[in-house]
Amino acid sequence: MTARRRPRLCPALGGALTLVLGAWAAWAADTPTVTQANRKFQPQQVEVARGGAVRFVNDDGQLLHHLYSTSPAFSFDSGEQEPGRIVEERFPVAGTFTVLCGIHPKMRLVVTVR
Ligand SMILES: [Cu+2]
Repeated sequence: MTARRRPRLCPALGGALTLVLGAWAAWAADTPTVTQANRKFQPQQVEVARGGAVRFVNDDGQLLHHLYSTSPAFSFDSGEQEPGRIVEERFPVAGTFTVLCGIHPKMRLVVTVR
């Protein structure tokens, strides 16, 4: 009878994995989630570090949304956002940006990038 060898994780690999998971956890914690429901952003104001992302969750029944922002410093356009679809948008420039919906003109979110 031979003793079974237990698989062991190489310590360096384990360390690297811990670093990657730590970085991911820090990134996830710093990515605010904004829900789109009842034709509103909730919350209607978020803050993020420069280079960080905001996660947009379309939780509005069967409604389409369409995120965009236009400013001289930074602009983006998500295209149509189907119900249930999650969009993540990164903000590479510091400043204050208004995010709007191309379908519902009253929807408005202010993103402050530190
Ligand atoms: Cu909308």
